[in-house]
Amino acid sequence: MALLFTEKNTAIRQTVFDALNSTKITDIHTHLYTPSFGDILLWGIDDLLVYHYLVAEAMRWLDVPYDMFWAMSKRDQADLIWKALFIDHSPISEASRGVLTTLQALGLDTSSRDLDSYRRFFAEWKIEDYVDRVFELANLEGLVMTNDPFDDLERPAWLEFKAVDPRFHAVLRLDTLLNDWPNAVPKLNSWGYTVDLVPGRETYVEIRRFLRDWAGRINAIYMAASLPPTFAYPDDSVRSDLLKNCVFPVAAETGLPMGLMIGSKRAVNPQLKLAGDSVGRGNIEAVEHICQENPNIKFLLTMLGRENQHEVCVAARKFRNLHVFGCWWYVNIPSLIEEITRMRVELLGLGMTPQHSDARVLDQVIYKWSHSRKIIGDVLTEKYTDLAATGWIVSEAEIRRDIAGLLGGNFWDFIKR
Ligand code: FIX
Ligand code: ZN
Repeated sequence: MALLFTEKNTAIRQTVFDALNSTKITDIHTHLYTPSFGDILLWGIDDLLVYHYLVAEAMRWLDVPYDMFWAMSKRDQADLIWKALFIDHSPISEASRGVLTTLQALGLDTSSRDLDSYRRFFAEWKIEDYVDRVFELANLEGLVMTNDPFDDLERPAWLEFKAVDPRFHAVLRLDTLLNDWPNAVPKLNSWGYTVDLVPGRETYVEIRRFLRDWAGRINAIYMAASLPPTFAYPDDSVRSDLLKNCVFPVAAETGLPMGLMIGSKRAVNPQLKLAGDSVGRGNIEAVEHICQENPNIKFLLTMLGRENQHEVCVAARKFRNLHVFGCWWYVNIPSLIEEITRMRVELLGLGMTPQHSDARVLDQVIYKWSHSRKIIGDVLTEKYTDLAATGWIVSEAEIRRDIAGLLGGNFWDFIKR
């Protein structure tokens, strides 16, 4: 009996991993940009090394003052990080291992530890070709960007109507609007949207116009915001007011889902810049209220706190307009991806999107997906094996169907529903 079970498990594992490795992925949340936007699309070894995950880790070993570190060139920062995290200590954290997985996939010799040879390799590539190579290695079909009209680096690119690579989908990101209203107001006014610091009817009309204009301009497939752990809804904040009177009406009218990313505590250590954000436990009650109040609007949800993951699954069981996705940022580490993916499969079956990369540097999609694919495969193997033990026969075609859903199909079905 034991042998039979093992044989089945091996066959199932093979089928699961064949399907995972051959299924093209839609990466539903990244911070990458279409190549025509130029330098704001980050790629190559120096950008990989100065990734904010690694900055935070390296700073724990370095005693260079923060200001001095930020005044250095990208290459000098990368040298420091390489020495602190790869040479002086073994690179076993998830983010540092990721750099090595990426280099290895690109055919580089990680045993050489020769940073300059890696730099020479990247210097040979033209970005247009490199994007194709990275898509091929990560097995990506498409990815979703994060596009904030308030971002001064990105905004001009949209206004110049640069051609967007059709594999790069846009998302209308609302962080500045919802989290930093006092700074959003003068900008909106300067762009011709007449808004007041204390929003009223006219401001609502203008914000709805702003949302429609930008959703149309960038051809957004959803709207989204990253929200603090204290995020509450409803409450007497401007944010709740704008959600209720502007964002939700535009979501209802356009059919665009609203992505809620809850739990990021910004600038806990401002001297670390992007690396200085932290995590806090969010309130699932806000999500429940939102879904209950807006059954005609679709919501995407990911939460940052490990403590929130169980209630996220339960909330998704209550509201079919809620689609759970990804293991975000601090929970995007193997031990927690495994825990969260298993929990989601057990509570939601296949009705979710288990992962996104959150890549900020193009090449990162290679390691993020390679690491996650392995864990998703292990969990699915276990679950299909349990299923086989009941006598239920799962065909290879059914496993392929299920995996195509997990790697993007479920997301697209939800978007188009
Ligand atoms: O808000 C977000 O989309 C976060 O993912 C980022 O702000 C964060 O800096 C990040 O890169 C996490 O992976
Ligand atoms: Zn992100």
